[in-house]
Amino acid sequence: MNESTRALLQTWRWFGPADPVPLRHIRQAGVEGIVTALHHIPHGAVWPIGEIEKRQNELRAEGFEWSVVESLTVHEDVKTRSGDYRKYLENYRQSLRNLAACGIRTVTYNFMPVNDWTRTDIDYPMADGSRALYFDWVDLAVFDLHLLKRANAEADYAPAVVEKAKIRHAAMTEPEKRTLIETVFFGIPGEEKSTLESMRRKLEKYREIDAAALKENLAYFLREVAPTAAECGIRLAIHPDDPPCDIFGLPRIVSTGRDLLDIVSYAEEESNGICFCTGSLGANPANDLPEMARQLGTRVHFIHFRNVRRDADGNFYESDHLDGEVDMYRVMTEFLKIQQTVDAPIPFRPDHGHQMLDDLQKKTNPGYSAIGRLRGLAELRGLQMGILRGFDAGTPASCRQSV
Ligand code: DNO
Repeated sequence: MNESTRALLQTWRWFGPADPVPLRHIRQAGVEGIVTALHHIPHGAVWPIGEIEKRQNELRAEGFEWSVVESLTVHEDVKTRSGDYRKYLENYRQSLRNLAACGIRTVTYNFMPVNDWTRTDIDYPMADGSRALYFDWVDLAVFDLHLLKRANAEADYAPAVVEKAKIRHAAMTEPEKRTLIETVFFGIPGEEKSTLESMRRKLEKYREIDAAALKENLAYFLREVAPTAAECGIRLAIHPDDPPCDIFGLPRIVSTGRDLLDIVSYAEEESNGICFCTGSLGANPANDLPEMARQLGTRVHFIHFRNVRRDADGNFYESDHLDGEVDMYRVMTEFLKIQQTVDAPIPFRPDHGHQMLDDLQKKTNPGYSAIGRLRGLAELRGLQMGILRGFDAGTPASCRQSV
């Protein structure tokens, strides 16, 4: 590649010392940086400098830098702007200062109410024998109507889904029901799991919060923290809702191109940016990802490359990285155009991967087994090189000027 053609920064998510994929194996993936978090610190508490440095030392011992925090989680009190939200905002600012003092510059978070990413099957069989993550509306309705037993939940589903959920639930064994609950609550490895009881309590807090109110709470959060991030040189990156639509009767406000443009307008600092997750956003057929990337431009601070296959009912599974609804060539081209306009490499990671080959026999974190991600990374890396070579050769002609 031409000296002046800039590539994205290749990173890999690691869940810390308990991750079944050790750092010495990640070295063989050929990535340049690590994405991780202090998962053992409860949501809302300050991340002390000592703990951040300890993690950095673990990474450095294997030759890595901590490139991106994923995630510095926003406490539910801040999302609902209730309870101790002022204290949690101050804690958040302090954690940002501490991270900056340690030289960490990119921080991911999300504003999904109650549950982070949600799937209904983490073992969905692919035709080639590998396993994928899957989201199915009927299974979600089984969980919501019959296991969580949320009041008035029926109103949030199409009558045909309610009917199918009733039949499916009646045929389920107790272990199957337990598996569905565990799957919905899988969350983030190493962090506290929800229970049906705790979820009911959390849902209660959103009774008065509609999409407009939640957007206002997000805008308030950004007005409170973006100036601190800007002062200390941190780039915030909000992760989209996964799936990108309302679930459990909760508003989801980080799902569409409009949402993302609104969010960058809530605080004008460049530090207020986006984690562009192609898999999350790609599950919504209305999202035109290359166009969204183009519009967001340099406000994209971090990229997750992942793909999905949807069916007519809106169910989807996670497909191979280059083979799904998302046109990865076009999306990657947009990001590489953006990259040519800025000096610092924009970090990306291969998001999720199929459980495949030897990993089928191993205990892995859903979506985060090594080999499937390695396959995704290899494909993405090749795609990137091909596109950059095209840039060098002058095709597409407008690649450097059009952003
Ligand atoms: C799932 C992840 C998300 C993401 C958070 C970011 O695999 O992409 O859980 O880390 O939502 O805050």
